[in-house]
Amino acid sequence: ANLSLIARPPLPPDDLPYCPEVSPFLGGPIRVTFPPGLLLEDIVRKNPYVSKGGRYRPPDCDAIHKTAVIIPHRNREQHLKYLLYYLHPFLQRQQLSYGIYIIHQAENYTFNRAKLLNVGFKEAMKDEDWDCMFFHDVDLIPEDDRNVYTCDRFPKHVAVAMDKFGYKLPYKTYFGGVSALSPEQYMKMNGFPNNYWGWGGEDDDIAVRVALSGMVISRPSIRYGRYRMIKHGHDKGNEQNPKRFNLLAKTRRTWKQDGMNTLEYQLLSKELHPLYTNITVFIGTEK
Ligand code: UDH
Repeated sequence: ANLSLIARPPLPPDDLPYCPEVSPFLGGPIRVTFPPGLLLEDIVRKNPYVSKGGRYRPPDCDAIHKTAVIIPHRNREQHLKYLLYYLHPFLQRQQLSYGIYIIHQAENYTFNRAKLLNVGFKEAMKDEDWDCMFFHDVDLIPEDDRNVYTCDRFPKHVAVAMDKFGYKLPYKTYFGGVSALSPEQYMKMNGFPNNYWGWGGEDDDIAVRVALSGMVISRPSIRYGRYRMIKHGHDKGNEQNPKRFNLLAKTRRTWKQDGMNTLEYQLLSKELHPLYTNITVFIGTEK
């Protein structure tokens, strides 16, 4: 037998060396502006290594991290365009292997951000063995690429310094905007709640779940976790949820019975666009 074939140690995919611990391409602060007349085609042209479905791997090294970005969405096309414009180059400078998923809520019933994120988690994990999930509002643009989109030992709240809150946390347990969990962390807390319809409360519920499942919140440095929010008013179909305080008071009793283990939805389509994978889903209405 040809022993030289058998005895060789396994090689990494494509024979590439691993990417370094810290990417040499990081540039630090990013000047975020919103150029008028930006076209999706321009973004496609600027990101020639992004493949169908919004997927990317570094061309010259084997990425240590595989991150999926999950974006809940309905009727925010303009915000989405700006986010893609900044996020693709940002993630590439971090030398990540990544995919971007837009989870589009079908129909005009009340919006449900947390349930859409559960759907995103489930659908993205069918594609790939992601080691980190970034749950990302569509209107938040990161302002420093040293805010690396990888997971920590504990669930990470990432949007710690948003311009609209004066670049600091609005309150200590805030968990909104952008967060990052490994699949193990996500399943340990039974994912996110499915029963917050309308605006507010679901992010606080998630923070409570982190604690109830025996974990703590991890955060990046406030110098790096900076975000600019694209200004907007309240959306139609996402009115303040008057039940949010009652729901929050019950999380301790409900988190094990509501979450990934009770998630139900109808997948309407999954399309591979040049810059993202679009998942359109019917998630029902409030019971
Ligand atoms: N989202 C949509 N479409 C909607 C509602 C929400 O895509 O109709 C998504 C989107 O990713 C958004 C996220 O859900 O970033 C969170 O919703 P939000 O941006 O409405 O929440 P936020 O707390 O804003 O950022 C509250 C309204 C602020 C009005 C301020 C008026 N000055």
